[in-house]
Amino acid sequence: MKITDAKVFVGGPGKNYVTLKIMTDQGVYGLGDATLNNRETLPAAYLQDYLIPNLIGLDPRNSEDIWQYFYRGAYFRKGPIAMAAFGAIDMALWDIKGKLANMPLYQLFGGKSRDGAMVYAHATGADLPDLMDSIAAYIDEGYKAVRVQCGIPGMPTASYAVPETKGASKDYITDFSGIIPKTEIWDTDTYMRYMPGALADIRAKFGPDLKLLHDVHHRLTPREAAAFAKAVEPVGLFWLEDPTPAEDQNALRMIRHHSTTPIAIGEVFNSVWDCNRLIEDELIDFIRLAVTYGGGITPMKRIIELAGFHNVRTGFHGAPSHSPISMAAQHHLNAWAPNFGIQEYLVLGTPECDELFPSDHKMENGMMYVSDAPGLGVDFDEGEAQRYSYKPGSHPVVRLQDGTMWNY
Ligand code: CS2
Ligand code: MG
Repeated sequence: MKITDAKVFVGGPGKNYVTLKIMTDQGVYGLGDATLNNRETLPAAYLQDYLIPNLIGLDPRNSEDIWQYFYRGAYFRKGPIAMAAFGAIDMALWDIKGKLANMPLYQLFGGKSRDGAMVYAHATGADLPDLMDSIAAYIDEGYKAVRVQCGIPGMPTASYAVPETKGASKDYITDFSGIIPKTEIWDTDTYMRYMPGALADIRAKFGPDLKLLHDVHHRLTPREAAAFAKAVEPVGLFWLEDPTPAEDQNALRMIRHHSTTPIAIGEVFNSVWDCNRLIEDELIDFIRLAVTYGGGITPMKRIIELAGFHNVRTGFHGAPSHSPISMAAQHHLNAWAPNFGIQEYLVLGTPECDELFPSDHKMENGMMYVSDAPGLGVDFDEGEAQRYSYKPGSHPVVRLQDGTMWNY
């Protein structure tokens, strides 16, 4: 069996999805996703200029060797651009494998460990009452878990993922007004003084059963993060996400030493070497790498299995920038993984998105039910794709009040 061709498509309804389609001499094709949020043209170029010419003629069933060929052959290791390009190829080859076996991918991983996989959405508000309304709306839709972010009184500008005014929305993932990012101003003391109390009010209002997640979005130092995690222990969060930048994996020891609040980290990572210490020393409770910029299903399965030896559960990234293709790959991993935790799910099916990516993965009452179609269980309408093209966009950057560059 041989790969005969491959095509890359950039674009989508309100998004710059990077979709790879690999064709074979047996007519079976595979789909992969290389969407790297706000840098989409880069993995697309890597695929078109370097990887696709090397794919032609290879046997698509040899997905492991092809992954090793590209990873080791690149010489320069890791990085989100390369791993997103490798990830798209890997997803497409697994899709082909599933279609050849006439099995949904979760069957090839080891079958189902659960029927439904719990998901969470993003509740947000310009102020706490606004956020409370947003949480109530998600509960009415049947969600068992919500991420909660709200405006902070006294903060110089709106905070991460929070609209400027009540009821407004915010393009915190990609603002298509241009490639030059807007600047937000952050003040840690204002946040530290307000947010623990706001989270306690949310818990008091909605009771003990609702799973509450909060994303600090890399904004605190390890010491501040330890103090914050300790202060919110009584809230009983499902997880506190990205409390501090984790390039320094050892910094997480400070948080672990001072608090039992569950910690989730990993969405900005792209390799097991970014998180092996966090997992092996059990410095986190959930690993968040995404299958796209984590290099695909092949490396992600290894990371899931490493995490399983160390009481670390999965909590894959699933922001609005994620393609239905990479989400489909994660739905199959979530159905199989014995150490599944939760799935972030914001690919809310707009009619245009469903037209472009037909699929029968189903989200109901806050639970995702994986497709039983062979392979990934998602398709791609090339005709529909002609309606879309790349649009430059960016998310904000963050500075402190004195102008110091900080973490978005
Ligand atoms: C966020 C992301 O979903 C999350 O947990 O951290 O949406 C993040 O803000 C975006 O991916 C940034 O591009
Ligand atoms: Mg996050």
